[in-house]
Amino acid sequence: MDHLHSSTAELNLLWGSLILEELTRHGVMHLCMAPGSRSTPLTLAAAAQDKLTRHLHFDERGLGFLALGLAKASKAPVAIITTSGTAVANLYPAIVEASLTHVPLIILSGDRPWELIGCGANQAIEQPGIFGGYARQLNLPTPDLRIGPEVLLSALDEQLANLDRPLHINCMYPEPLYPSERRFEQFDSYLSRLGQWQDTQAPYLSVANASFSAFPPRDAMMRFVHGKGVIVAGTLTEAEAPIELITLSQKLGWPLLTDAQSQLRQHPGAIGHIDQLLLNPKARALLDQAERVLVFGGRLLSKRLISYLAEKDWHSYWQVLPHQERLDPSHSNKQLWLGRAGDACALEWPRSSEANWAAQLIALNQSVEQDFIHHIDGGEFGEAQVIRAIAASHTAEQQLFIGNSLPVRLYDMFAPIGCCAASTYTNRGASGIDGLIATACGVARHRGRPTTLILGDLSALHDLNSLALARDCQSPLVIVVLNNDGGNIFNLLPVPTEELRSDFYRLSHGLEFGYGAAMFGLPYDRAEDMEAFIDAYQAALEHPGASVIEVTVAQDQASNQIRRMAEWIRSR
Ligand SMILES: Cc1ncc(C[n+]2csc(CCOP(=O)(O)OP(=O)(O)O)c2C)c(N)n1
Repeated sequence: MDHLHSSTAELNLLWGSLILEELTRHGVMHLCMAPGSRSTPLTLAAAAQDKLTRHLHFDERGLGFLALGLAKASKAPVAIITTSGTAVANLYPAIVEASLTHVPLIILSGDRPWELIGCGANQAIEQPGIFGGYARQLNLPTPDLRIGPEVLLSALDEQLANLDRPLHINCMYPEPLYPSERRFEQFDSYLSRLGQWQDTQAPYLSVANASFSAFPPRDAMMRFVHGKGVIVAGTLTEAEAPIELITLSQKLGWPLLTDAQSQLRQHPGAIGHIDQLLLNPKARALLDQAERVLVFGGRLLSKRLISYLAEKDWHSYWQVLPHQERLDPSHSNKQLWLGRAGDACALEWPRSSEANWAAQLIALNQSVEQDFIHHIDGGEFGEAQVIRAIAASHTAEQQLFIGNSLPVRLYDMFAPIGCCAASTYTNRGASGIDGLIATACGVARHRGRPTTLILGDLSALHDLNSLALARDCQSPLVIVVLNNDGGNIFNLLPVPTEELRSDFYRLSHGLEFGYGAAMFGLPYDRAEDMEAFIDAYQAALEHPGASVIEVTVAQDQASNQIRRMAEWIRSR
C-alpha cells in the first residue's frame, strides 16, 4: 500500500514536470503561481526546475493580471498555476481580457479526481469549462501509467501550438500529493517511450507555424487608392510593427489618424489629435471629403472617430486585422484583409492619385497642439496636464500603462506630439477597472524597463493588494494615482441628476493612498501642483523599484477642462 501511495505522488509529480518542460518548449518563460495543496505536483515541479521564472502571489485575481502583463510585454505565452475551487474562478477577469485581446495565457489548475467531484469533497467545484468561451479547454485525466507520456505531450502540443488565446488545462491529481523524495528512476522504462525528446529542446509534436495572411491583389490596391482616403490606426501591438504605417501614409499620400492604443498617438508624422480635430469645422470639412478608408486594428477609443467612420458613406472601406473577427461595433459594409499590419504596409502600394489631398490636416493638428500647450500645459493643475507631462517626458526605453477609463480617454484626447513615445499598454479588451496595478507589474517585470502606470482612484482601490506585487519590482515602476475622489468618467455621462450621479455612480470615498503605500512599504509622494509632481516623478523614476504618486485634483477638474477645450476647438 505504501509503495502504491508513493508511486501515485511521484507519478503526479512526473506528469507535472513533463507539462512544465513541454511549456518551456513552446516559448513559455514566466510561470505565475499561487499557493494551494491540490496543485502540489505542479508546484513541486515548478520549484525543481530552472527554465521558467517563477512569480508567486497570494491572490489569484492579481496573479492572472500579472500573467497578462508579462505575456503582453514578452509577446509569449505565460503559464499560471492555481489550486482547485474559487482560486480558479478568481482568474476569470484576466482570462476575459486576455481572450478578447488574443493574449495566450495557460491556466494549469489543480483539481480533484473525477470521483471526488459533485459529492461534497472539500474545495471541489466544476472546473472543466469554467471559463466558457473565453478559453480553450484541455481536461487531463488523473496521471496513469497506462497512459504513456507521449500521449500527454502530444495532447499538450496540439493545444499549445499556434496558441493565440487562453488555454485552460485542468489537472486532476489523486492523493497522496506529497512524495517523500523525488525518485524518477522507477519511471525509466515509462519515459523511454519518449525517445529523442529527452535530449532535445523541441516539442514532442512539432506543429508548423500557422501564421497566414490574405492581402489584396495589386489591381484591387490600384483601384482602392484612386481617390481621397484616410488611414486609421486602431489598437496595434508592437509585434505588428505599427511604425510601418507612417511609411505607408507617406507613400500613399493619405493622412494617418491615430488612436491612443496604436503606439503612434504621439508620432509627429500622424494626425494624433483626430478626436479633437473632428470638433473643428475646418478639419471636419476637409475630412468629409475622404471617400476611402483603410483601418488597421480595431477597438477605437474616440467616440467621435467611431462616429466619423460609421456615418460616412464610404466608396471603399478596408480593414486589416491579424485575426478573423468583427472589430467594428458599427457593422460597416467593408472588406476585411487578414495579417500583420506591418506586413500589409510592406505590400507594393501605389501612390494615390490624390496624394497629399489633406496636407492641411498636419497644420491643423499642430495648431491644436499649440492650443493644448497654451490652455492645458499653461493652465490649471489637473489630470490632462499630468498625463501630458508624463507622455512628453517619455523615452523609447520606457513603458507606459494607461488605465481605464478617464486616464486613457484623456491620453487619447490630449497626448502631446513628440518624437519617440514609450511602448503603450492598456487593458481595453473588456475595459475593466480591475487588475490594472497587477497588469502594469507584469509589463514592468518582464524586461525591467522603467514603467509608468496612470490610473484613477477607484481603479487603484479595486486592485490595492496588487501593491504586494509592486513591492517585488526591481526596476522603476511609478504608480500615478489620479485621485479625483471617485469615478469621474461619470461626470461626462448624461446621468439625470447630480444626486443620482454622486450616490450611484461616482462613489466619493475621501480616502488617501499614503497609508496604502505605507502598508506595502512603498515610497509615496503627493502632488497638488505641477512643480511638486515633476519633482516626485523624477525621484520615482530614479528609484529602483515601485513608488506611488498621488495626484489630488478636484472632482470636476478634468470634465470641466474637456468641455472648455471642446468649445475652444469648435470655435477655431
Ligand atoms: C471591473 C469594472 N467594474 C466597473 C466598471 C465600470 N467603470 C468604468 S470607469 C469606472 C470608474 C473609474 O473610476 P476611477 O478609477 O477613479 O477613474 P476616473 O474615471 O475617475 O478617472 C467604473 C466603475 C468597469 N469598467 N470595470
